[in-house]
Amino acid sequence: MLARIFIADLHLDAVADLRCTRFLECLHAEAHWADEIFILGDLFEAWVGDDDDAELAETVCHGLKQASQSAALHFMPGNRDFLCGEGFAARSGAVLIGDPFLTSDGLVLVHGDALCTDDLDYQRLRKEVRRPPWQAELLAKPLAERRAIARQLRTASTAGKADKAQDIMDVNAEAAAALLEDSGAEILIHGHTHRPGMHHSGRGVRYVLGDWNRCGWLLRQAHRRLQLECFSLARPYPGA
Ligand SMILES: [Mn+2]
Repeated sequence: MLARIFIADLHLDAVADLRCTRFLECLHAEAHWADEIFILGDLFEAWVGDDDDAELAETVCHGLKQASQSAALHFMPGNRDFLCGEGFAARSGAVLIGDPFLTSDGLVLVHGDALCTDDLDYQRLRKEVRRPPWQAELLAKPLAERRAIARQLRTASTAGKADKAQDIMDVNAEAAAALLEDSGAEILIHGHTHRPGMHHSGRGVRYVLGDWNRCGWLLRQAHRRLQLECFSLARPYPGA
């Protein structure tokens, strides 16, 4: 029986934050239960490079590395942590996976931002920051400067979202259906939109992971059964 956990959008930004504590507890508990753990992007609020020596990067990578001894960890970078590369993989024990990623049993996984095709401004930005020369130029800057840039980008992103209609920041239904069709899958799993739920479409089922805010979210797979779960961040993680 295949046991898996899927999570996304934790947006970790400080070790002192409750989300970080609960994530490490969750990871510890679920790594003993699951064969595989998939982190589908935006684990970090920002990732400024694999050489990041901040306490958050050290603590989270250490927790992941420990968990990787009990479960196979798979990490798909999101739009916040797209700079996570092979250095991060080595530090964390996670294997980097592409977006989209098709599992051996036919689930298609994405972060979700590429499916928000109605948001043309965002798609232009996404294309730009994914260009290798753009990334190389950024990574060549000193850590302190990269941290300052990450702060600026965050402020600009918050301001940009406030002006946008809610529906253009959601997944485009046709883009989701096309992805299922192209990958020959019946189940699509993603995060990014912070709108947890389960949607039936003609082609299959789309599970949307929630962001970790007041509660934490995960999708649990036991054999072919998938279950979306949430838990309070106010209390220690069950079984931790
Ligand atoms: Mn995202």
